[in-house]
Amino acid sequence: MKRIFLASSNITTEPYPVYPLGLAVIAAALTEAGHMVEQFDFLASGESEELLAERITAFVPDYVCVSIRNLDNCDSLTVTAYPEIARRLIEVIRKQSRAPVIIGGPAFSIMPEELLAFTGADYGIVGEGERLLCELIRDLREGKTPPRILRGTGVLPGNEMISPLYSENLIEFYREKSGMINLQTKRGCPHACIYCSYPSLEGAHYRCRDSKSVVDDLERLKAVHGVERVFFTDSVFNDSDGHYLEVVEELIRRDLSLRWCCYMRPEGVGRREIALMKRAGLYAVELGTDAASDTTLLALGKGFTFADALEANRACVAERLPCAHFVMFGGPGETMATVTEGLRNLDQLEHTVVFAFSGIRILPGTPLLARAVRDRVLAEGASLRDSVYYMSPDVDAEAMNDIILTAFRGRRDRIFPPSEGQERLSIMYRFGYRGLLWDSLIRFPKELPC
Ligand code: B12
Repeated sequence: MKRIFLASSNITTEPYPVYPLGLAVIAAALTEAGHMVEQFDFLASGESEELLAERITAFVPDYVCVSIRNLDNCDSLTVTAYPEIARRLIEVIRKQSRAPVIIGGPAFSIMPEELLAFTGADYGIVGEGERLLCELIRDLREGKTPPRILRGTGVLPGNEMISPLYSENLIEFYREKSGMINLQTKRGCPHACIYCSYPSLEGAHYRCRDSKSVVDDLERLKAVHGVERVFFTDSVFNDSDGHYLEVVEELIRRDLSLRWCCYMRPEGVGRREIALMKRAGLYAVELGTDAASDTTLLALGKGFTFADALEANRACVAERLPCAHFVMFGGPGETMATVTEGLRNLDQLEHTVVFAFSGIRILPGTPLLARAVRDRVLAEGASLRDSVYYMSPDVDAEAMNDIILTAFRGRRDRIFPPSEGQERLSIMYRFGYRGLLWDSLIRFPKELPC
């Protein structure tokens, strides 16, 4: 048995603070392997380096694990650089302990070599950590010399994905701060959107947890921790194989009266599915529409058209389910003409919220990176650590942003720039509202067309 200290370095509060689920999952795997774990969340500690130092000193760990969730906030109009925080935490840890430091998490997995060097950690695990972390600790204990970076993307079959070990204190913190806790029902993404890191983080095939185990977790969250609202963190909840419907049906069978929300692809989801999910507790849905015209949807490799997004929107409206579309302007193929066309298209999305972003974050290993180099948006070999965005050479970014601002002006259900939405959310939070909050911006008329 080893003593393992787990620290989450994520302090992002946009759109709201999210429970450190990755840490909870590796805490469960380590506990199952017979280790003693202590979970520490920098955000929940009030971002106190003193508290971190105290907890490390008191726990006397054999190993310290640090998770890095975000690189930045994906908003080209503000500046954030989160790996810096992980680096600082590791400095604090080093002052208190000689234990090897192991890092992981989505941000680390996106650029492992660079972040291992930048943070000064000893080892890093790319992708899912459950199995490889236990193996790494076993190898270190046996005096072996494992490679400094281990790769675990897509290694676990769905039936080996375990329940997270939630910490009561952290549940209390996140329930109070955001009003919701999270859970994953499957991993993987088979789509090939050119800018996206999901397939490289989770693998390109869906690996689904058994729907009964998922709902067991939800039942426990409700019974033991009093949780009433959950976000499913799947890359795409509505997989085309229909696994999500098994989870939905199990939820209906157990009648948990739990309210949940998720992220969906606006394709292949009709009124019947929405109605079923609503019966199971779905109260709002975030749609990865991603672009506003067929030209830019095609250039992003989305595999659906704007008509599909409209159709999904209609299904939500018909069932009076609040939905929000997330759309990025300025990607490959964007011109001033497609911006105008896109804004006209967005106008057709009724009774819904639209969040618009300017430019697309360029991540390593994605086709967007090659495209950015080809379009001379970025020099070959440039570091991608600190906020690097693709902006189509065929648009004038400032003019594009102005056009979006003008089109959205005076509408509470159209949000741009992203920081404006964040300010509005902060105000509502100060007034004590919790949850997604964008869902409260939608008013459905009394009568809706069938
Ligand atoms: C669901 C999701 C959301 C939901 C979260 C809802 C909720 N209540 O939890 C929403 C939509 C709100 C959201 C918001 C944001 N997100 Co998000 N999100 C995701 C997504 C799809 C899944 C994250 C998740 O929970 N996975 C499930 C857990 C179990 O997996 P995990 O954390 O990866 O942990 C595993 C491994 O990483 C590893 N691991 C984790 N920690 C550690 C530590 C150690 C030591 C080791 C060894 C291993 C290890 O083992 C774990 C188990 O296998 C990821 C993309 C993806 N597919 O991973 C993006 C992702 C994490 N998000 C991202 C970003 C940027 C954001 C936002 C900043 C965007 C914004 N401006 O709103 C915010 C930040 C939110 C916050 N407060 O932190 C980026 C982060 C990288 C980057 N580009 O900076 C990602 C990777 C997507 C992307 N664009 O590439 N997000």
